Order: sequence, then C-alpha cells, then structure tokens
Amino acid sequence: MAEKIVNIADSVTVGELAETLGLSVTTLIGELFKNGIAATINQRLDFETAQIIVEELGLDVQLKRKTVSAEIHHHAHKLSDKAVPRPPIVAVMGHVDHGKTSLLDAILDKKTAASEAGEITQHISAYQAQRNGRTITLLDTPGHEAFAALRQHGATLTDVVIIVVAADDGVKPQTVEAIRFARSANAKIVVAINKIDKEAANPQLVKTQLASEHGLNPEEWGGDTVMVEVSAKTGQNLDKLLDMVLLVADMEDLRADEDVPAEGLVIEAHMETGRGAVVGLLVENGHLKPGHYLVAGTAYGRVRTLQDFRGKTVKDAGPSMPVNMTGFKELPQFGDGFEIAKSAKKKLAIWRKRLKLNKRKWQPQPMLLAQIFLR
Ligand SMILES: Nc1nc2c(ncn2[C@@H]2O[C@H](COP(=O)(O)OP(=O)(O)OP(=O)(O)O)[C@@H](O)[C@H]2O)c(=O)[nH]1
Ligand SMILES: [Mg+2]
Repeated sequence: MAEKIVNIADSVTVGELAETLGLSVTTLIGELFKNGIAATINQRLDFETAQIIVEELGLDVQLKRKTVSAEIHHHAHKLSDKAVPRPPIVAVMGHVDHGKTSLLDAILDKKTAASEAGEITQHISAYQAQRNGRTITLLDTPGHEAFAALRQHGATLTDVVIIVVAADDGVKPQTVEAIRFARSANAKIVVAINKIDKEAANPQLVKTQLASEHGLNPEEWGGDTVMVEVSAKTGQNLDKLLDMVLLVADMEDLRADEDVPAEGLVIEAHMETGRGAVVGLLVENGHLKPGHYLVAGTAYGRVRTLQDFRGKTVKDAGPSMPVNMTGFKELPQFGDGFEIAKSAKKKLAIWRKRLKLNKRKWQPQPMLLAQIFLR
C-alpha cells in the first residue's frame, strides 16, 4: 500500500497538523469535535491523539514520531581523546504540582517555588548543586500540560531525568509523558517519590503503578530503577537522591572537551529593560568568556557579561555549566546550538545569511512604491 509517511513531533498544534496533512483547519477541528475534543487552532495535540484522528479521517498516511534529539544535537561534537569528565546534566520532570521546583529549592536552599507564588513554572531554569565535592547540573521544567515541547527539550538535553511523583497523588499524565521523553532521549531515569511527609502519602502505590503500568521496576523488587522516597518539605533523603543521581550518571562515561571553542545550547531567552537580551546558555564543550563573539541560530552577539545561576558575575563558563549571558543583539531561539564566531570572515558569512533570510521576507509594496515614484 502506498502509504505516505509523515513525521510529526511528540506534540503539535492543530494548525501545524492540518498544514502537514494538507487539510483545512476547519476539517481537522470538525473531526476532533466528532471525537469529543473541542479544539482551537493553537491547541496542542499529543502524538497518540493525532494518530487516532488520522485513522478516523481514513487518510493514507502513517504518522511517525520525530525525535528532537537528532535536531537538537545537530552539531554534536566529536570528543577528542583529551576529553575530561564533566558534571552530569539532570532534568527534573513530572506532573504539575508534584514538587519539582520545591525539590530544587530544598536541594539548593533557595526560595523559587515560594516566589512563583502558586504559579506554575513556565520555562527551563538551570542550577548547579554540590555533593561530596562533585557538581551536578540541574534543570527545572514545567509540569503543566501546555509545556510538552519544553519537557521534551529538557529530556533531550540531559544525561539523567529525575521523575518526580507526588506520593499522595500517584502517576499522572505528565508523569507518563516525562517517562516517555526520558526514554526517547536515552536518558537514565531516577524516580523521586515526593511528599512522603504527607498523611495521605502512599509510596507503595506509586511503585506499583510505575512497575505494573510503566515498566519501571524498583530495585528493592528486583528491578533496575532507582527510586528514592523524599520530602521537599522536611528535606528527608535529598542527599540520598543526589547520591543516587551521581551513581546512575557514573554508569555513563560523561566527558567534554575543554580545549575547544565554546559550544552549547540556548535554554532560555528573554528581554530585560536595561540589560537587553538575557540568554540562558548551557555550555557543552570549551570555555565561554566575556569578549567572545557568539552565533546561535540567526542571532549574533558578543559576550558582555556572564552570570552563574545565583546571579554572580563569572569570567569563565566551562562544560555542563549554565550561565546567563548579556550581549546578544536579538533573541536566539530556545534549543538553538551556539558556537563561537572565530573570525571576522565567519561573522560576515552569518550576516550574509541573515540578509538573505530577510530579503526573502521582504515583499515589494505597490502602494509604497507608487507613493515614492509619483512624488
Ligand atoms: N507537604 C509537602 N508539600 C510539598 C512538597 N513538595 C512540594 N510541596 C507543595 O506542593 C506544591 C507544588 O510544588 P511546586 O514545587 O511548585 O511543584 P512543581 O512540580 O514545581 O509544579 P509546576 O512547576 O507547576 O509543574 C507547593 O504548594 C509545595 O509547597 C513536600 O515534600 N511535602
Ligand atoms: Mg515548578
């Protein structure tokens, strides 16, 4: 059968799906409605829903899951034999309100969850914790269903994913999704069963759910998934959690090159009054320093200042270190790889590329031309 294969990401908007399938948005919305889903053009659908709808529509199309890991690590650096051990990069993921930000707060002794004031986390933030003289890079991700893309990116950036499950709430949709992302990104999984201080906590039930429905068997039951019962509120077992993360990370040979031009990924970008573009970067190889010229996607800039996650000015950011940088002329995109623009020639090539991009966008405007010529 001449089935067409269409690649889509783990979640797509209704508009994007209609476009990829060559359908009108109204047809797609109509079909979703028939299936009991009232959707708008910007609504995100997960892969499974998209698949069902394609079947319902009787299209000659086979959907394939696009893995972002390949896209993100397009510039994947080939390690030299001089590569040295680097800190593991660990994403904290899980269902909304299960305590991801609170766990990080407790580990780092800070107060983000409280200052988010009942708000949900809306972007990826990066931190570094110390344990037994070793450094661990930690990424906080949002648990809200609207942020599937961010979670997916979070998983692909990482070596280890801590799946946080609230002991009084159990496995929920975004828990399942986080497990799926971690697996598709080939990251190691450590489960943190949180809120065990609560009266309604039932860690055994969480383990049963994970083991019987999601193939994550706790070590104590003869499986190979590390699960730690913790409380962000009382601080119970947080050291043990970090020890386990390091143990699991040590099963991989995590290394980076120090002696190469800095490169890595954009993990956050926003404008700030007085500072301009503030861009969160995760360095993968090399050392980033003030004065370096950088390119990320089609954005370009010169490092003016670098700050660590506590806001302290630093002069050097090496492998696995997250930093906030100022000096970009405009905002790069989340997930863009960054690299050093070594010479003026390279800078020029990038500007040319940008001009070409802009030229394509430029449309002659007859009214404007007429005004100019008839003056
Ligand atoms: N009793 C108790 N409450 C906790 C614990 N951890 C988190 N909480 C509470 O659970 C709520 C949600 O915590 P957050 O840390 O914001 O949850 P989150 O997973 O970061 O949520 P999103 O960023 O929205 O996905 C807050 O009211 C926390 O105080 C815990 O170990 N015990
Ligand atoms: Mg949070």
